[in-house]
Amino acid sequence: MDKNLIKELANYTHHAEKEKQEILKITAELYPELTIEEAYLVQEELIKQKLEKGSKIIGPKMGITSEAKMKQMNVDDPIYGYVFDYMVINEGDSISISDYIHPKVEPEIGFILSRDLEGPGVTPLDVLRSTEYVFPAIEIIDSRYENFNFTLPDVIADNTSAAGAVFGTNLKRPESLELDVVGVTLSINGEIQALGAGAAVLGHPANSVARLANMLAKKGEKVKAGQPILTGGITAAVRLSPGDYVSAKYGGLGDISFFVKE
Ligand code: OOG
Ligand code: MG
Repeated sequence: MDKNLIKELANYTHHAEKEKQEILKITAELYPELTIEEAYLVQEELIKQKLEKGSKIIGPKMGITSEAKMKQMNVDDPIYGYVFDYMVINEGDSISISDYIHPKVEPEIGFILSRDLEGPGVTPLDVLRSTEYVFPAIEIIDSRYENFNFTLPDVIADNTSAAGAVFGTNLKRPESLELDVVGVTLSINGEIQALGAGAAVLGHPANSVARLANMLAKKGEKVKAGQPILTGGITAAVRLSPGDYVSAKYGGLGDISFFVKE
């Protein structure tokens, strides 16, 4: 793929994010033949541009790891992207809806590793043995594409819709919980909008981290110790509106919440 085209496509999604302006998906007109491999090259360029601007990577995120997400987004394979420092929201804080295009939230389970994991061949057991902590999280996704309408290559080239993350501070040792049966409810203004359990994420969230390690291995990269890793939305994502009080309640992992302002 031509270097200039990679740059052009990275500029396209990057600009939309910066200007909070929705765009037509890349595969609609700009470059219909975009493949998954090419999309990761575009994502790499996008990440490079963000790093050059002074933004810092906080950790990787997996996406499209549950049936609920596959159905909602009409795509069917796990993908990865990165959460940056400017996306992090503290528990109990407020976000401004005007900082986003059409934000949605989804409850996730996070991991922090005690040692790097390098694929290929990483198993969920390897992941659990290398996990220091697990924690509850809410991800804010904000596809830069009109109506969240995209194909897998499109969403990869858009850093998998990453826009915000609330990392819960209730860290637990992985052996203290059975993550597949950890339940979660996602509520807006006290009303449950979605619910699920850890098993929704590829059978067990540790599978998602293993998958990430094995995907990164194709680029000669690894999952690094100490970084928070998001394993993917357990439920379908829920649209936000000004005035919302968002809370996710997890069995054994506590609660996290934040507010949405104008
Ligand atoms: C893509 C991002 C998917 C997840 O957890 O499944 C994702 C999207 O749904 O816009 O973060
Ligand atoms: Mg997500």
